[in-house]
Amino acid sequence: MTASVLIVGAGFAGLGTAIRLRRAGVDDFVILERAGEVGGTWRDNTYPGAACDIPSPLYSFSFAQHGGWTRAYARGPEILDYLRSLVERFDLRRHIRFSADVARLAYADDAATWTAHTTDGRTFTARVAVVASGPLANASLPEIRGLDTYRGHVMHSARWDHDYDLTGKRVAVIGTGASAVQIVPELVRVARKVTVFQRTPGWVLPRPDHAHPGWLRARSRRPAAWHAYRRALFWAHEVMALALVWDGVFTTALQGVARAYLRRSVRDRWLRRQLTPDHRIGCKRLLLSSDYLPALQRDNCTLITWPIARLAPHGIRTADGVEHRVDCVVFATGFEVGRTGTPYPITGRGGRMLADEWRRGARAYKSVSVAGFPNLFLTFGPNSGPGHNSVLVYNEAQIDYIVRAVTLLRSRGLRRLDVRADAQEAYNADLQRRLARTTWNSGCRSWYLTEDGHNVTMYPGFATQYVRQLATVDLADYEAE
Ligand code: N01
Repeated sequence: MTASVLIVGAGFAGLGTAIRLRRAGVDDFVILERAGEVGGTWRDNTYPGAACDIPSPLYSFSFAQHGGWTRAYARGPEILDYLRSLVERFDLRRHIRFSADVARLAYADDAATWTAHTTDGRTFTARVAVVASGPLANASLPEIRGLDTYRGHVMHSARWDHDYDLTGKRVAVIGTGASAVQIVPELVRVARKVTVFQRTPGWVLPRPDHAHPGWLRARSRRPAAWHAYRRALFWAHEVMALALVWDGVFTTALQGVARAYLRRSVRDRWLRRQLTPDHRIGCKRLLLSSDYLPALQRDNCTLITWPIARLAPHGIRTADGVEHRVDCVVFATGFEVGRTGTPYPITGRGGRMLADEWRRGARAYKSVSVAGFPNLFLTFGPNSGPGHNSVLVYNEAQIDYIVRAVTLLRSRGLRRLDVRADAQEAYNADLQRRLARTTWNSGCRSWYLTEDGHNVTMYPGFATQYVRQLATVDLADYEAE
């Protein structure tokens, strides 16, 4: 099948790209979705308590706004409903091929086209390919000894087994990141006992969630007020970037606030010591939860900080020799981060592989283009992670950049746009210089960094800077033919 644009993934990025392409008059695009439903991360992450930790007014596209969120921080099902609604609202269903799991994406030099090969043998060819398959699409199960010997139930936060009834069970949660702090408060309500295995504590700040008042639930009633509220939230997050992105006086102040919150929330000194991070706030992702610290102090919850030695047939054995018997192990251990490529191989000009190009860390130009991979555009590409603003602000900038590039190709009758290697090099040299001063590079271990400490994930600046830098497609930085 031949189209003009191939989009891989029908989550936020894929659907957003589709909406903007149609708006620009490009209608012959195809969206390849490996699952049977749209929604990406919000379709996959259905664990109890799944919610967004960015205020809901910032969590819909500015060009396709939600009619009015019910809560200050939207819960997973409401976000998934929003994404589903986009399909009908913008008539996207006819463009989507479900159960089209991309096995590889390959560029043909002579034809100047991209072909996606799916696992069931189908092929889709187009002038332009958009990678919208998400940076956190594949769950990561750590290599813990004895995993195959464990006889109880196992699940990952991103693959929740809703058929398994946790009521009255002894449950272990491995990991204490953004997913775990949402899961644990829900589990302590139903499980007999919850044992949380923490490797590294994270800084926690309260999340002021509440039901939205009527005018916010039906934003069309007072559009000006709604817009002003949304702008205020956006700028509040830009200010927060001062503390979370650049290590300095604001970071110290925010860390003081988190330390005071911990002191106020946890009376027990031993537990407080276990929960006090030794890294700078912002180095790892900030945890926002008002019920995680209280949940840990429930009678039926225990925090274990001994390293896990192995899984045994009936539980988890820690390095102190104790076996913690559990009926179910929940891995809240994060995702396989595509630092050295995407979940499927991508072959560019002259047969070069993206995974080889990125062996020493992912690099792109403005996070969207990669030299040697003409007409391939990335969403959530290298160094596009937000400091602590809505990821959709960044995603919209990427989408609009891609749509501009597609319309440029058409209007100028071009066959390919291939970013120049020197432009990519210069962009990355500047990025790494700026990243060296950020909290993410201040000495902790996180999924933002490669094994050798290279930050290929985050953008070292304000959301407004990122948006500005993607506002134009500078043809001088591309080989266009
Ligand atoms: O995963 P994580 P996550 N033994 O990688 C621990 C987004 N998100 O799913 O810190 C023991 O952050 C690991 O320990 P350590 C968001 O971007 C967004 O929670 O490496 N423990 C850590 O505690 C987020 O950043 C929302 O020492 C092991 C945990 O597992 C991203 O998803 C909500 C281990 C993994 O934490 C990932 O978050 C949820 C091992 N072998 C998630 N291996 C929103 O609200 C790992 N760990 C928008």
